[in-house]
Amino acid sequence: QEIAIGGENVSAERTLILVKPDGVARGLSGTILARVEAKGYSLVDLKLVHATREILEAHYAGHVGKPFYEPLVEFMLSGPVLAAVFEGERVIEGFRSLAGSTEPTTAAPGTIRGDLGRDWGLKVQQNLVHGSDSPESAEKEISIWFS
Ligand code: IDP
Repeated sequence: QEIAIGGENVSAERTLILVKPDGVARGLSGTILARVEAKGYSLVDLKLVHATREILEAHYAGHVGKPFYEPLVEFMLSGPVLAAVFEGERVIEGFRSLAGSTEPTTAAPGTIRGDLGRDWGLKVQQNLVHGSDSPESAEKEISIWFS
């Protein structure tokens, strides 16, 4: 097995991270990427995308029918999204811990959402970032955003 810098092998876990339109519009893309890199994860791929409804229907298929689904899709269509693939041992869990809980008002201080986000009185939580929640989701989401 090949050993890379940091001691990880080439099959280290990957995750799909999105800086959502609120994060891009607020000029927080660089700050957010820097925080993920500072935790020690490696950037593997990166692009600014104006998502299509097709991409979002695939990405959020698990949320169809929920009251926030349509506002969520509209929000994600409202501006460009920064899509990134990061790699590292337990990066899926590590990024979700760094991102903080879904609701930015109560996300723990020290997390991306807790430090940089808040409620805006809207139907959807504009919470700056998305991170895959399992290896299966990561594989699916990376193929959706980087096909
Ligand atoms: P996560 O992004 O913290 O994993 P999910 O439950 O996967 O949260 O929900 C996807 C996205 O949908 C959230 O990041 C948030 O933007 C939005 N969302 C989730 N639950 C609610 C809600 O109860 N009200 C409004 N928006 C929500």
